[in-house]
Amino acid sequence: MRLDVVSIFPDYFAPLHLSLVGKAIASGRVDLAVHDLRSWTHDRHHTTDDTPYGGGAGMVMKPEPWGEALDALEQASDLPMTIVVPTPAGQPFTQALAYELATRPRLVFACGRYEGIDQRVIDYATDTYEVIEVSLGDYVLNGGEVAVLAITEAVVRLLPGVIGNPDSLLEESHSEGNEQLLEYPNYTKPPIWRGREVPEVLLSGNHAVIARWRQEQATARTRARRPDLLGE
Ligand code: 6GU
Repeated sequence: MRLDVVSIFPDYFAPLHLSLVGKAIASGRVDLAVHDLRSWTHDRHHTTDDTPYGGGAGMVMKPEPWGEALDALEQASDLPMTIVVPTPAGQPFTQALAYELATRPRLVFACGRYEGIDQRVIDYATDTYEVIEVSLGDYVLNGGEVAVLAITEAVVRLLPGVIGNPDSLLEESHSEGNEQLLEYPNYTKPPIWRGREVPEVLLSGNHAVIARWRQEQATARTRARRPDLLGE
């Protein structure tokens, strides 16, 4: 999979070279290119934003550097581009969307800052490419960069061969689409820590009883924390 990220803060993406995503890049499973939007400006101050038409607070990202960025990225590869625009006004990012994005050959992340990108960039890109505006949740970040870190990790771990033990993905995909439950609590050694014991059932060796206990724990947690997932 090819990933392009366009941002005025390319340094945000250094952590993608760590851990599982870093290994996927090092092995060539993922081809990551981070681009500084300012490289597609032509004025002395590398201006990427301007005041909003109609007035109001904040600044809007100018369309011209974005247009040049999209043209340059299209030229750089024959793979069809899916453009992902992180914005609190986007569709909610879910595990289902992560699975969908993991099927695309090339994702281009367009990171807005300030009050966002001139709408004509989104409209132009929508006429030419697939564009998905995505939100991480109902809160406001200063820009799309942190969202791209989260989305990239969620997508790359789903690519074939990236996770060592794909059984961990299997358990998740059961909860995907089917009954959506939060995970049950997990324990490891020692059996007593600071006076707190591991639930006895987990030491029983009875896998059917353990499976039922975990299911009950997951259901109770989901009812307490995310009743919406149970339709309650
Ligand atoms: Cl994807 N971007 C920004 N800027 N803020 C957000 C977000 C995304 N998701 C939640 N808040």
